Parts: sequence; structure tokens; C-alpha cells
Amino acid sequence: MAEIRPPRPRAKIFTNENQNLGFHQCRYGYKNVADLEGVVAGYAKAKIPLESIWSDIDYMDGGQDFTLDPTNFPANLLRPFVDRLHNNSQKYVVIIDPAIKKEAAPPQNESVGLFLQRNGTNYVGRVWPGEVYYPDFMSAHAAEYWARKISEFRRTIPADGLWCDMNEPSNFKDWEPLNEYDYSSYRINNTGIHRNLNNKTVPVSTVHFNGVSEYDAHNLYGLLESRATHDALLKDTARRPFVLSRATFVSSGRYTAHWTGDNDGRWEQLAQSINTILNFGLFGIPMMGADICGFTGNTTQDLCSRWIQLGAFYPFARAHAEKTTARRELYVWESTAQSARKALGMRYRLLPYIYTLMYEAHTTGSPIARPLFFSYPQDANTYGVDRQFLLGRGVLVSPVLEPGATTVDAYFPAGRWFSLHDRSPAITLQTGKRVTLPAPADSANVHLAGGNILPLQQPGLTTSTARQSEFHLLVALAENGTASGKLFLDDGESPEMGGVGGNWTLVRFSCNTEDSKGIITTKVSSHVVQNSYAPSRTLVIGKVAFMGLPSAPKGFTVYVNGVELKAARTKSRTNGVFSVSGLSLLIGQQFEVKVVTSH
Ligand code: NBV
Repeated sequence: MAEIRPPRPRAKIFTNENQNLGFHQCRYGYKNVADLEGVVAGYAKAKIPLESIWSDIDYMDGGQDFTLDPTNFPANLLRPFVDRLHNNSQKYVVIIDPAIKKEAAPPQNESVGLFLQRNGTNYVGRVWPGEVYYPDFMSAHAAEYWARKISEFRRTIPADGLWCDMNEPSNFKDWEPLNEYDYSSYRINNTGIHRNLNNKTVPVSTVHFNGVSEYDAHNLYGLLESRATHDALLKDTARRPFVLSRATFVSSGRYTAHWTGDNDGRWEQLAQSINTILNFGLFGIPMMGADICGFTGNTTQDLCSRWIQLGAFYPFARAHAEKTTARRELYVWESTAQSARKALGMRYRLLPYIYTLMYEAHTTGSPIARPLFFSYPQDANTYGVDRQFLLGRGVLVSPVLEPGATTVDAYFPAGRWFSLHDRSPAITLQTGKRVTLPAPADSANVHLAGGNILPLQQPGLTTSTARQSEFHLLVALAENGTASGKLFLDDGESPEMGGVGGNWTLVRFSCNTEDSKGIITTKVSSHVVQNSYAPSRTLVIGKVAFMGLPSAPKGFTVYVNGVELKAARTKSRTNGVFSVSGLSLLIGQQFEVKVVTSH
């Protein structure tokens, strides 16, 4: 009898981001190129990191895809602006809606198989440009048409990413029933008003390629548009594409990031962003975010400050606002700017860790932002925690979600927890517990669980600056003196992340502690799994810091690869952090750092 083997684990997610883990600024209502330029300058002046600036439908001519408003966003001004962004390692992302203006579409006889059909002809709906057809992304013909239009547009404006909006797909036109599908008795009750299936979208009586009915395929529209957009960008740039999509379905995470849609600048929605982001991570869409500071309504300075303190830890961190709202870029209020510098400073330091989580999402399907129960399934108290979350296995974010708060109640599972802000003495708990923490005005509480080793880099105003800087290892010891972690590195844009024969590096770190008659030896070592990303042969770890070493040693000696290090290069700090600096450990080479303390 043939042997039955378990299936081999397969990559579940083709994580679609390159170094777009940086901070993004968007607004519906940036009125011209000078406006965009002013925002980019505002960030630079305030020394707040800005990775990309986005354009909403304002850049289009009459709301039409693949066009430019000739007065406010002419190519002769927009193109040099985008070139300047690129020279500064920054990026430009534009919105794209699926519907194509009727007059701009190929004539009916040439467009067979391109658009959704109804009654034997292209279905006509209405969106921003007026009367429109809807590309039928189920057909290869439509995907090719889409790729050609994207490629043509990118010859004029080399946008770095595309934002697929309105892809439920949206339709402003009222429906007239055609057949039994349109008379379906099913209703949508998400807002409690029992809406008809056709409400604000294309009729379910429209038909896709091969006779597939919209009634059966409606929920696939956003997924198929994301896939076509992803494939188009991949073909055009040969780099890992960046796509953001409003509509998603199972497997969308392979092609696109997602955001929680039009939220309000209200405190309740700040809190609700957490559970929504966590849910989508579990649904297989790791690159998730919510509009930081809120899309509609006039947010307040306090709310916006608290929002960036939390939003800086969303896997996808973008501020966005509706056009009638007051301006709220992060530099507008000084307190918000201060929060942004601090929170984004920490995010950029954490980039090697977050990028490694992206690799993990790609290879195992684990979310980047995780509910507490993901790491602590044995602690039933974590099951209901939705006002905090973990980045990866051990970075716990406990934000302020209420106006005027000076403290925050946070749940800590059993173990040791070290603050990542001030590295203050650990919170050590034998069983999980709620702890009331001070909530400084300019930052969220962020803790690291004992047992983790974090690879860190230095902050920068762009991810490309940060990713070239020296590495540090932060070793947070569990009570038994162990810790582990890993680091994945590649160029951030090669099409397949960690693929066979690809240029990538993976290093595992581990730490353990031995006690021999009062002489305690703590040893961190690296294990290079693969080392084919060339810069990892030059990138160095300059510092290893330990949290949770036995306190008050009589003396300590440090050995690097077996050789004793001069005391001048080591440093001890009173708050329990012991740092060894001035190192030059190559990432791509195995190493061992040993700290011997006597008591
Ligand atoms: O394109 C305008 C907006 C966009 O800013 C928002 O993020 C989308 O969710 N879009 C919806 C169209 C409708 C705005 C009322």
C-alpha cells in the first residue's frame, strides 16, 4: 500500500509589500501638486518619518482612471515631483477605481469579454466619471487590458503602488430588476436596514466570463481586481508590488494590503480598529491598517495623538482623511508631532523585526499583529482582550483608547515584561494579571515579553535610511534565562520572498544561562540558516543589550567568539539593562557573545 504522507507546508501568503512598512500619508482633497509638495515638506521640517504620499481621486481628470487633471496635476509638474520623491527614497501611491468611463472604453465590438454583461451587452453603471463599464477581472482578456492601461499610465507617472477603491464594486445607479436573481429574497443587514443585494453595487443579474453569474461571484470582485493589479505591477516593475484594496475575500492577503474602510474620527473607532485589524490578520490578510486619525469628522488633537501612538504599530500605517475635514497631518499639532516622532521612531527601530514577521506571515500564515491568545492560548483570560495586541510573539502594545486618560489598564500574561520605552524594571507575574500603568501623553505602553530576542536598527526618516543602519540585538531573558528570535533579510522587493535560490538571509538567535556555584554565564549565539543576501556580509550588529540578567553582580566579563572583550567597550546600566557596545558582529557569520557574572 502506498505510503500516505502529510502535505508539505506551503507558502500561504505572497506578502505584497516591499519596504512599504514605512508611514504613509493620504487625504481625499490634496488639491494640486504644490499641496502634495507642502505636505512632504511639512513632514521633513517636523522630522517625522514619511515613506509615501498618496493621491486620492483628486489627481484624475473628471474621476477617470489613467488620466491626470490637466490643471492641478499636469504631468509636467507631477512627474518631476514623483522623481524628487524617488531621489529621496520616498514613494507615490495613487488611487484607482475599477469602473471605466463608457466613452474611454474600447468600442462595444472590441470589448467582448472585457466588461460585465447584462442582457447580452456591457452593463452600464454610474460612478465618479459618469456612465461606466465594469472590467470583468474573471476574464484573462480584462486582466490584460488592465495591465496594459497600468503600464501605459506608469510610463507617465511611475507610481510605486496602487490603491484599489470602490471595488465591491460600487455603483451609484439605481437598479431595475431583470430576472429572478434581482428578485432574490436575500437581504444585507449589516446596518440593520435589510438592503437589497443590488443596493449600491452592480446588479446580481450581471454576468461574468464563461456565464458565471454575479449572484454567485459578487464577493470575488475585489479579490480578482487586486490579483489583476498585483500581476500588472509585477509585470511592469519586476518588483514585489504594493496594492491596497478596499474589498477583499479569502486569499486576498496574497495580493494586497487592506484597510478597515471609512472610519470616523471618534474614540470608539480608535478602539474598534484593534479588533478589526486582528480579525483580518486571522483571515489571512496580514498587512492591515485603519485610517489613522479617522477618515470622517473633525478629529481632535488629543485623539489624533493617541491614534498615531497606536497606528504606528498597525502592520500597515497610513493616515487618511475625508476632503471636508480640517487638516490633520501629523505635524499640524505639536503634541501629535511629538507622539508621531516617538511612536514612528520605535516602529522604524523595529523594522527588522516587523519585516521578519512579514516573512513569517508569508511562510506560515501567522498574522503580524496578533491577539494575545495567539502567544498565550493556555491563559483563557487573554481570549477577550481586544484593547491590546501583540506584534509577533512578544511585543505587547497597550494604547490609550479614551480621552483624558492618564493611566491604562493592561492585561499581562504570566512571565516577565520589559518596557521598550524606558527599559524600566520588569513586571514579573506568576499568573496573568491586569496592571494599571501610567499613560504618558506622548506614547503608548509597549512591552517585550521575556524570552524574546529582537533585532533592531536605528530610526530614520525613510525605511531605506533605517534599513542601512547598524543593528542592535535586544535580549529579554525569560525567568529561566533563555530567549530566542530571528532575522530575515532581503532587498525587500525581489518578487518571491525567501524563494528557492533567492538572495535572502535568515539568522536564528538563541540565548541560555548556566549557573555554576554563583558564576552565571549567559550566552547569546547566532545560527545562520541561509546567507545569500549580499549586504548581510557587510551589515553588522554593533550592540547586544540584555534585559533581565541577574541583578547586582560583583563583576562581569564579556567574551566575543571566545575572546575576552576590553571592559571599556562594555557598559552596565542600573535599571537592569546590560549592554555590550562597540561590537562589529557580521550578520552573515555565526557568533557567540558570553557574559559571565559573579555574585
Ligand atoms: O476616493 C474617495 C474615497 C476614499 O478617500 C476613501 O478612502 C474610500 O473608502 N472613496 C472611499 C470614495 C467615496 C467617498 C465618499
